[in-house]
Amino acid sequence: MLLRDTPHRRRNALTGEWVLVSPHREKRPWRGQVEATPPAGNVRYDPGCYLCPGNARAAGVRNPSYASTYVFENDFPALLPDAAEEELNDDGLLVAASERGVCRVVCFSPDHSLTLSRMSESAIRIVVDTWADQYRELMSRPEIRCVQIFENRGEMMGASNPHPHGQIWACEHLPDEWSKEQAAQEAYPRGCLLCDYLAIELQRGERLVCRNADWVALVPFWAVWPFETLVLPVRHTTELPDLSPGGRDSLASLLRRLTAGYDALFDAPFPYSMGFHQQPGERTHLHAHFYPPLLRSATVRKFMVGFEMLGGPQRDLTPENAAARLRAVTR
Ligand code: H2U
Ligand code: ZN
Repeated sequence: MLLRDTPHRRRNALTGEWVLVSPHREKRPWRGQVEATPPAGNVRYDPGCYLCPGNARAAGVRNPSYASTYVFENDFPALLPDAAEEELNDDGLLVAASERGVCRVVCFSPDHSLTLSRMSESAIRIVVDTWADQYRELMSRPEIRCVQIFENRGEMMGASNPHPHGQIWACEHLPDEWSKEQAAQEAYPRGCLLCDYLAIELQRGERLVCRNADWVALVPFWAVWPFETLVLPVRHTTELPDLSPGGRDSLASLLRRLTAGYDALFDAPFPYSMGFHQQPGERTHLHAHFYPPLLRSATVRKFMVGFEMLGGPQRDLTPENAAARLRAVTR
């Protein structure tokens, strides 16, 4: 590949942003550091956990004795459905507007000890169905334009509790990451940007991590985080509810394989933030991003500091090498 050993910039076709890649710094041999790793949990019910079935949550409401995936309204929501409509604009410099929305928590499983990587594919399929149903229901509300489904996994990513869970924030305006990606996909001159991008990746193969008949996980050409991945359906699909039963099974299977591969990489539960991007309309292609912070071991993370805070993101490990390492541990 061109630029294999040369410092270079890569453009993110989905956002228009650039990442600096410094492969020459990666030439030193990889020294897989051995460090203390957080153990995987084995407590299936924790009486002190506010997400376990039957327990009282922080604000006092008690969870039912749920037996599979369970959704509740966030007790400390960042957005409120009935926020008063207010606007501020002082000379175009102090600009603000009220934002309405809904925040929910999705307990993936009643079993406190599990993670997506250790759940069965049939149990993950129920999570996929729940995400699709929640998306459809929230998008049907007139004030909602965007439904962000996401998971923060691991203390390093700020997850407040090891119980397997994710969140859903539905809001009135498109957040910046959504606007950038939507603008790029709508400005793309030939059909679907991600369909064309995926065709190139399937042909080159060097950034693929795993795939099945319906879904692919790859390290994007423009990845910023060391082991960042993009998960997307092979056939053009715009929203989760549009997936066929088989497409949902395939997504559940791919998510299990990918997250188990992540755990295998450093032989420890792998932290990440992941979430879906989807919009009604023909031009945008459903996908999920996984942003894991780890760099060299279960305890050495990448810091986005210095040049990255003030200039832009930079990486040493090339996306091609990251994909090869993930491929080697993903079954
Ligand atoms: P995170 O682990 O990703 O922070 O998600 C946990 C969410 O659960 C968080 O948004 C909510 C927090 O507000 N929560 C409740 O709604 N009820 C509780 O009893 C504790 C936490
Ligand atoms: Zn629990």
